[in-house]
Amino acid sequence: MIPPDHPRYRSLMTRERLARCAKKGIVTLEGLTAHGRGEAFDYLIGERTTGSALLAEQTAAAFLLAAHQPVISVNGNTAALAAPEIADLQRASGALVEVNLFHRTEKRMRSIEQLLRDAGVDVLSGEAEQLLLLSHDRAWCRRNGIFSADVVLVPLEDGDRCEALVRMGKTVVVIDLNPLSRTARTATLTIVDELTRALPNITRACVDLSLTERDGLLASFDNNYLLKDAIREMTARLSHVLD
Ligand code: PTJ
Repeated sequence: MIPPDHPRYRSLMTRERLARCAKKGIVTLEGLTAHGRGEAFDYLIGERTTGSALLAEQTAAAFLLAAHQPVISVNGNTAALAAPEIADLQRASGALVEVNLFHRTEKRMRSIEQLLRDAGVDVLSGEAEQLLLLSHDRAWCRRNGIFSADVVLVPLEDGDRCEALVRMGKTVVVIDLNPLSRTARTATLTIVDELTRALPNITRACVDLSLTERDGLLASFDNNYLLKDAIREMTARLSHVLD
């Protein structure tokens, strides 16, 4: 019997939640495979928040707090895994929350927005337009949301849209357990941590950071260091796992 506070137990509960959400059409089959990839990388990093991931999470909070128009972009996996955590982060950061999907249907949009509202999120509504230079459905967003944001937090991003947002001059903060992905390497700031561990840490930092700490984090952040340190942590764990 696995104890409830063990990371393995949490990961089993998470799988069940995702499977339930997949049956309702909130998570896609592609989303389930993306989760499996995330689980593998989480195992490599030891299913814990590393020191450099925490630094990235504090820096993400600094970016959100310093932004003119911060937006949290939510897809199916993020809504299924962390709707209450998104609500908490929205309250602490003042960010807008917009649903943006790779596999976009009106039915999925409506059920994901409803799931978020049920968890207390104030979801951006209104007409979406094809505003991003992309050949797939993630091009659809709102003119007063992601399109005009200066800082976008995108958990579980795909590489194409990350590149498109960076090319538009936006600060793009991603949460991605795979430090080798195109998303992780293209983003302005990459948090290599599991979504449900990362979001509460960003929320806590939004509440706790002083103005001086915030400015210090923004002046000194180095994404290359954050990625290299995540890879170093994984390599060190692999090297000692059988000791
Ligand atoms: O809901 P939709 O239609 O917008 O589709 C969403 C998916 C997930 C299908 C879409 O965003 C996608 O294709 O994502 P990718 O390109 O597969 O990338 C997902 C990345 O997130 C991978 O690098 C995974 O390692 C990582 N990942 C998966 N689960 C987690 C995660 N990172 C942090 N926390 C997780 N729980």
